[in-house]
Amino acid sequence: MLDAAFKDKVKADMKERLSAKRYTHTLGVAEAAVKLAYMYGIDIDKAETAALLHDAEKEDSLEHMQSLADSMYGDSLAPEIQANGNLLHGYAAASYAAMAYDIFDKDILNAIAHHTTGAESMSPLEKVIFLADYIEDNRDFPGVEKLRKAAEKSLNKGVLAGYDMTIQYLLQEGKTIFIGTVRNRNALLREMKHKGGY
Ligand code: DGI
Ligand code: FE
Ligand code: FE
Repeated sequence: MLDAAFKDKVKADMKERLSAKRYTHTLGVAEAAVKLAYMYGIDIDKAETAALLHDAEKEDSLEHMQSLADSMYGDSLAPEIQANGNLLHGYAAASYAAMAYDIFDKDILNAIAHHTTGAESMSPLEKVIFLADYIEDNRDFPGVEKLRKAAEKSLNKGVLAGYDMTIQYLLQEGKTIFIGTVRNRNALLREMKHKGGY
């Protein structure tokens, strides 16, 4: 069990850093991540920690996000990620988690960093956070039930449905699609093909 004092400290910090709506979302992601972690036999404490911190930087300025992310990732981050807060806030939040809470567990940091666009090869913990962000109880967009059902079948099916929904949404809204999101989706499809669809 995660130290209650640590959990309370992170929650209080997030409550201060985030709007009421995003703080509620954060608590929802933590709950969904714990449930998924139980379901798929993944470390509960790591899932809860990553979930509580995943949007820590979401409401910060782009300049702040850039300097935080730069301290941890430098030029390894694609310019398209560096230029867009929507894509960058996870990487900035991972840097924040390391700096503010001395979290150096690579799996936790990757799960925070990759929660928006995924990654070419994701660990089960990364997949849990990616999915929990999408299906937590406060989400009510059309199609969320389909995602929740996919998440019950397998982590990969849930994540694939998440990628597809993001890409469909971006197309519908006429927004630019980060090429990495497409690459990551294709990589997951290949991974699933090797496993007979799972
Ligand atoms: O931070 P949250 O709102 O909880 O969720 P998130 O981290 O998944 O961020 C979602 C936002 O990021 C949403 O506005 C869509 C945007 N996004 C996700 N993938 C891409 C993207 N935006 C662009 N331009 N390109 C992408 O590939
Ligand atoms: Fe986010
Ligand atoms: Fe989120």
